[in-house]
Amino acid sequence: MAATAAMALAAALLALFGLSRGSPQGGLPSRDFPPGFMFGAATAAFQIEGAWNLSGKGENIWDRWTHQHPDWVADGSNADVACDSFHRFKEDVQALVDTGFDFYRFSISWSRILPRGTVDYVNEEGLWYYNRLLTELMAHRITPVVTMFHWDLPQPLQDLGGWPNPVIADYFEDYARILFRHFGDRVKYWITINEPASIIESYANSRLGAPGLDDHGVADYQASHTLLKAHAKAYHLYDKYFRKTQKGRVSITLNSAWLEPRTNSQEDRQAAERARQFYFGYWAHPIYSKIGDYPAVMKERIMRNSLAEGRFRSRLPEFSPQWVKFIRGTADFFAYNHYTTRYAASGTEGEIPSLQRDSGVIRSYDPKWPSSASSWLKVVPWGLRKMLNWIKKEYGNLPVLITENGFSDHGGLHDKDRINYFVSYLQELLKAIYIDKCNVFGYTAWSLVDNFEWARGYTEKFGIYQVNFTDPNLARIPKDSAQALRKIIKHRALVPNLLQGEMPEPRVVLVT
Ligand code: PNW
Repeated sequence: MAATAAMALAAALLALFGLSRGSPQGGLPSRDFPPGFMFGAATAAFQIEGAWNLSGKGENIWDRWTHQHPDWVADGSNADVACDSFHRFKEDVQALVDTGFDFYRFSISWSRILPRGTVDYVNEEGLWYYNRLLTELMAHRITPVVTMFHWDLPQPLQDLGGWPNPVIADYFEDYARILFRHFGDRVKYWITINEPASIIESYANSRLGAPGLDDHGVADYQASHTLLKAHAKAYHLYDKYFRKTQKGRVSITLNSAWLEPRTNSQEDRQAAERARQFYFGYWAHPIYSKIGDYPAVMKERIMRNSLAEGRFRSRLPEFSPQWVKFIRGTADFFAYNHYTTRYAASGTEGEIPSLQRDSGVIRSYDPKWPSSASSWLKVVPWGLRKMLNWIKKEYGNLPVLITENGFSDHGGLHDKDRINYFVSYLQELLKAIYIDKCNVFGYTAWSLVDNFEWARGYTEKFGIYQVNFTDPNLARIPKDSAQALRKIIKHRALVPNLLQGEMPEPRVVLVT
């Protein structure tokens, strides 16, 4: 009798947790990734390609910002050469092949395709470069996941004001049409825009990046408004002219730290929820919520602050009902970048005016959370699980692709801390999948190679392949973390002992 009950319980648990061949350990229902789960690695054009003024490429805002303000880059460097992927992309693909990745998330440089930003001049050599990259990927059966815009706006469009100018949404739609037309036969996963949250920070704080403005609480809000319109225009364009024949999927990559209440007080719990709306709902709510538009809490608070400043209208632009409808539902899956967690407490800080101040939240870190080489990146694996659950609760259980997750150090092939980061975050991901039933279908490691880390230059390394930037060959050399990921991908499971032993000697990947 007792034995039958125990067996019934075991069967129930098995059903509940979707247990498969992997044995449970450390609170994990299974070490196996679900069937069909995809693994990939990511890069971005500006961070790896180099060839900034070769083969017809035009100048973009990051070329301009790094050239004009080397003192704003941590090591005074730029991305004129970077990993030279424009010439060495076959070595990148070889690194993907050697690790066993299913897909490669890379971005296209707008000004390599359209040097003036506009479609009156299409650079054939730009098309040629991405065609060769796609051919190389297809030859190795690696699925391309392509980002159209990873921050590198053509300078001529910045000269028109950049993203705060609504006309940029039309130019983005034109650019998207060129990409669908030329690459859509082979690209089935499109990401329109990478991280609007990060893009607008560089309109609010010049030292963070291009275009380098300090127009906080105004230009950043206007930039977001156009970014959402641009995304929606590209999505509808695909629907109208390309989806039927090309049969791909389109989304936008949003990012946010998980925001955990600093204390259990009601004020802090409310502050954390408000922070989630200001730092994530800002873009997710217009696209994924049932009602669309900006979160109500943002509209209310920014209107109130704007009027108190003596303005006649809110600094947060308004969407007409037509635009609310046009933007809502414009994603075929949920693309999400996650790195870290922050505490949120009720209170005011930040410039007047600013998103930070409008939010009424003070963000901080727990000194106990392990650090990385990046001041903003603390290792808090459980935050990923909480965030995936919040996304599911808030926006429904759309399939989620994690489009970035990774860890920075100061370099070296024996990157134990990075392996620990990947394993601990993947454990939490498995809990979210099996215990919480979060619908996650893929995971992307940032980054395939050490690269130009924006304002941090080459001082913070995210690669699972090392690139020695003083070596003229810029060889891609696998770190221990590449070997660990190779094992995980090969077994489609978090196999034990990933941190120690069995690591073959690093092998230089050089394709001639
Ligand atoms: C991402 N945060 O940005 C970008 O997509 C990459 O280009 C970049 O190299 C990578 O992260 C590492 O920095 C982020 O504060 C910037 O949580 C900031 C945050 C997250 C992602």
